[in-house]
Parts: sequence; C-alpha cells; structure tokens
Amino acid sequence: MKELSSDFLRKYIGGRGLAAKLLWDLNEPGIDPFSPQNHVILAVGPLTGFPLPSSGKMIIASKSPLTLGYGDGNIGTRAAVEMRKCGFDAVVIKGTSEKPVTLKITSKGVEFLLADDLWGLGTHETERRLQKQFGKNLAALFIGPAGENKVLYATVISEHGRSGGRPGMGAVLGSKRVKAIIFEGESLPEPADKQALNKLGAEAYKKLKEAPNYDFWTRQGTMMTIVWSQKNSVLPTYNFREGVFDGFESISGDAMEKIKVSTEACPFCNMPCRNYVKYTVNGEERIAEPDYENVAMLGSNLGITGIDRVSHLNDIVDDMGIDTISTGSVIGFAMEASENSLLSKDDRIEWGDYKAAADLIRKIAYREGVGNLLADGTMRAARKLGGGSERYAMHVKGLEISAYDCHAAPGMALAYGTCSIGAHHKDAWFISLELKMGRDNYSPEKAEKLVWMQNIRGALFESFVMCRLPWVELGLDLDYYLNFIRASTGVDFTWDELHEFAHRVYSLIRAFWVREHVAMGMSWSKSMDYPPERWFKDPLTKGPLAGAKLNKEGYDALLMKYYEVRGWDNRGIPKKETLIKYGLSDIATQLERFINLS
Ligand code: PTT
Ligand code: SF4
Repeated sequence: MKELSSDFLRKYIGGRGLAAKLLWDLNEPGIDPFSPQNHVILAVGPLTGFPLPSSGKMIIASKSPLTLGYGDGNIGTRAAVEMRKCGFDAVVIKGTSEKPVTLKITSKGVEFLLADDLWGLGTHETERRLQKQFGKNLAALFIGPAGENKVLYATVISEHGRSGGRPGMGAVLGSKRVKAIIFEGESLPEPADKQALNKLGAEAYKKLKEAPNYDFWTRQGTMMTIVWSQKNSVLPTYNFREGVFDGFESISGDAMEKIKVSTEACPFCNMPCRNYVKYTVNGEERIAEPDYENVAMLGSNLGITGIDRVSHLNDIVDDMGIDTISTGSVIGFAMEASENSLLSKDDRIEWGDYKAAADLIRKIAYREGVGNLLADGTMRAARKLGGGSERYAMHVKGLEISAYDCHAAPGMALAYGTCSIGAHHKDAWFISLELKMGRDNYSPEKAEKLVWMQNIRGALFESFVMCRLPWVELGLDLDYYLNFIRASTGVDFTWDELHEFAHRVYSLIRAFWVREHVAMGMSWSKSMDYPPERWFKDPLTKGPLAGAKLNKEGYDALLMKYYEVRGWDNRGIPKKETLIKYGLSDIATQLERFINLS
C-alpha cells in the first residue's frame, strides 16, 4: 500500500486523471497489453460514495489490447463505494496468476481465492454464485468467457448488465486470470465539511426530482434516444451506411416500456435509468437491461427489428462479457463483408438475421471459426480480409464507433476522432450542440466548443468519477460540482484551474498514446484522428439528409484548430511548451526519448 501526497492528488484528482498518471509511471513503454507487467488500475474519486448525485461509479483503466493506447471505462456499481470504504483511491493490479482467482479486497489488503469453479461461466451465473457465497448485496466486478478468451473488446461486468471498459479491460483481466474482484469496505473518509456536503447533496437531489423531464427520463432513460436519433438522421443503420431505420419504432423507448418490469439505480442516484425488460425465448422467460447504444448497435445497425429480439442479443453480449457497441459494429462489418463476398459461404451472415447474430456473438466470445477473426475488432478484421473492407470498418484508432452516425455531423466526427480512448461518445456528445450550431458548419468555433465539452465530460466527470447524466439529461448546474469538491476536499478550485487540470489530463493521455505507439515501432500522425472513409465517400441515401457526407478539407481545418486549442503540433502531439505549461515537464523529458517534440 502506498500513500499518495495531497499535492499529487490535487494535480491528478482521481479516476481518469489518476489512472492515466499511474499507467504512465508504472507501465514499461511499449509493453504488450497481455504481458503480466501491464497494469490494471481501478480508481474512484474524491466524491465517490458520498450522498451526492450520482456518486457510485468507478474507472477501470489499462493499456488497451484493442487500440494499444490508453483505455478505460466508467462503471456504476456498489464496488465503487465499497472500494472507497476500503480507503483506496486506486487499486493497481499486475502480474498473472497461474490459476483463475477472485481478488477479495478489504482495507487490510487482498486475499486470493481460487476461482476454478467460476472460470468458463457466463457473467450471470458468475454473479449468482458469488452472491450465494458473499451475499445478495455483493460489491463485485467480474468477467465472462470473452474476457477469459481475450476478445479484444471484452469488458468488465457488474450487477446484471453494468459494463465498463470498452477497449478490452475485461480481456486484460482475463490475461491475468482474474475472474472477479470483490470489495468489502468499512467506512468512508470524513469530508472536509460534512454539513455543507450533506446540504448541497440534499439540494441537488431535490432539483433533479423537480426537473421537467424527470418522469420521462426515469421511464425511458437512454432508450429515449432512439426516436431522437431517427429524427435527426444519426441512428446507425446497416453498418453506418444510413442514419434512419424503417423499423425504428419497434426498438424505441416506447417499445421498451411495453416489456419493462423494473428500473434500478447505481448507488446514490435518484434518477434511475437502468431499465430491466422481460421477454420470452424458446419458452423461457428472461431479463435484460437495454440501453440506447446497445439497442442501436445490435438493432438498426444490423437491420434487426423488435425490442425483445434486440434485448435478447444485448443479454447474450452481457452474459459473454463483451462490449455491445463493438459487438454490434463487428457484426455489421461481417454483414457488409458477406454482401461483398469477402467471407466464405459458410460464414456469411445476412442483414437482419437475428438468429445468426445470436450465434455469432457466442462464436466471438469463444473465438470459434469466423468469430476468431471478429474477436480482434473491425480494424484488424479489415486488414486481414482486404477487398476494400477498410472503408467500412467503423472505428477510430481501433475502437469501434458508438451509436451516432456522422455523415452530417463534422463536430461529432471530430469528437470521435479525438476522444481519449478511441471512438466513444463519452468525452463529448457533441451532436447535441451541433444541431444548434448547424450540421454543415465547419467553423473553428466548433473545435473550441468541443475542447470545452471534452474538458467537462472527459476530464472532470471522469476524474471526479461522477455520473454525468444529472448534468447532461436533467440540467443540474455545473457549479454544484465545484461546490461538491470544495465540501469534500476543502480545495477551492476555480473553473480556470479545473480547465487547466483538464488540459493536463488530455495532454498526458495523448503523450501515453504516442509513447506506446512509437515504442512498439509504429508511427504517429494526424491520420490517427480521422474517422472512417465511409463518412467522407459514401453519402447517405435515405431520409431528410440524403446526399450528405463529410468534407475532408473542412474536417482537416477543424482538426488543426483543435490541435491549436490543445497546444498540440500538426501531428497531434503535445508541444513541449504545452507539457511544461500544464505541469508535465517530466513527461516531456520522457516522451522526447521516443519522438522529437515541437
Ligand atoms: C459505456 C458504454 C455505453 S455508454 C453503453 S450504453 W450509454 C454500452 N453499455 C453496455 C452494456 O450495457 N453491456 C455491454 N456488454 N456493453 C456495453 N457497452 C457500452 O458501454 C452506463 C451509463 C450510460 S449508458 C451512459 S451513456 C453514461 N456513461 C457515463 C460515462 O461514460 N462517464 C460518466 N462519468 N458517467 C456516465 N454515465 C452514464 O452511464 P464504458 P455503466 Mg459503462 C448493458 O462503461 O466503458 O464507459 O462504456 O458504465 O455503469 O454501464 O453506465 O447509452
Ligand atoms: Fe446510473 Fe443512470 Fe443514475 Fe447515471 S443516471 S448513476 S447511469 S442509474
């Protein structure tokens, strides 16, 4: 156990900031992500577990096997609260066990429990067995067969369907033969000003309950986005060929409500959005937890209709412990490659074929047949298949794109291009602002606004480790978070200081990507920040925006403006002066061993 100084914590705060710094310091440059020497970092933040909305989340980070860069995910789970109760800001896992293990972590340290009996089980059965042994309110993270088989986009699962770590965090745990991690904590640390913290929390909870869209949110949660995306022509359809889907109503929030049986919340959340649905397959009743991304990627993106069928695919993916977004994307890719006769006759899969999709998910998790090719993600599959398939391999830096089509959304495309972990909407859901600024607008202001949005979402929420949805969906004022931090830590950050912190996190993570790629013998250029060719070359053919596609010169101009605001050079690498300005001169010195800095 190691004490972190208060200066260090002030500089890196927690969650993503802390995880990125620990990975930079602890990982040997250029290490194989499946090497025992790659570290997995679990990190909470200064607000975790306090009675504030919605403080029950944790970061899982590592060097990603999918992208070979920085990878992380943010998961809502009791494990976050119990980890903080153990007194840890971060837990660092390295090495590889000879036999499968469960790590039981308490304030006293770690116990290694043999997990032979859990190895090979799906995440649902794993959870049932752990609950039997450790109680219903178990605070645990675990992996499924996909993590064990090192599927490059295997995730870490908790509480029947919570999933975190899209860029293969579950595969890294699998490579270490860690099947599960259980936390049993004692008590939370004392906040600097408990009275103020409780008062602020109570006020914020009340504001959320009074928000005009509270009822609709708690009825549909993220599933309300299907109709919104269809209306705005961004619903991924047929492997991101189109932004509208004829069968959208059958997979909408309204359709979900018809089979919904309960709503649950992550710890300390009073605006629950975890919707559980019940449906029947082969005469058997089953429960699944669909979310927008899952349903869009496994539904419209594959041409599959019917909320019960898509929920079932979602549930199989959860049980296998894989990321729904990447799974939907690789199956969409396989459907298009089948259409182009790039797969053998036996491996071909048709658009809309739900049964074949269910089968293929299992093949991916167990790396059987064509599943083995797809288990390595769209980027590697396209490189192997050739035949022009790279044009429709929908990823950035190897991470599959989440569920917003960008034929007519240059700012959202730039958000995918520059997100800290590869193509994810978590750092910036820019499409919401883009609708107001104009879809065909390539003005530099978009890049400036994107940096602001990434700073708030990708750095602050990820490092405070708070769910961002109270702010995004129900409009909780951002100043609350400044006040929460003051009451929790006694540190009086200004917004300028927090933006400086955010720039530090972004430049540190970018430095990590560059170091890792160069140390592994690969080059780095601005092309790493480009979305797939499809959006530049194949226009939409359906819906009100038919004919739309991205403009390459316009995208380039946005990217250059983005680099300028971040203080990066025209290769997308932080300048030396930028690293020094944000307190990262040690990082600059180390990075210079790998590449010349501007
Ligand atoms: C998140 C990504 C998302 S984002 C979704 S649905 W979304 C997918 N969910 C998956 C799933 O489920 N099963 C599965 N096997 N794979 C999945 N992959 C996809 O993972 C999630 C919520 C949601 S639901 C969103 S938007 C918000 N995300 C937050 C975030 O990133 N940061 C933050 N500070 N707050 C957030 N709040 C919301 O949390 P990843 P979760 Mg997730 C079935 O993990 O790797 O970050 O990818 O964590 O507990 O499931 O919460 O329409
Ligand atoms: Fe979890 Fe949803 Fe609440 Fe966020 S809003 S903490 S994802 S239940």
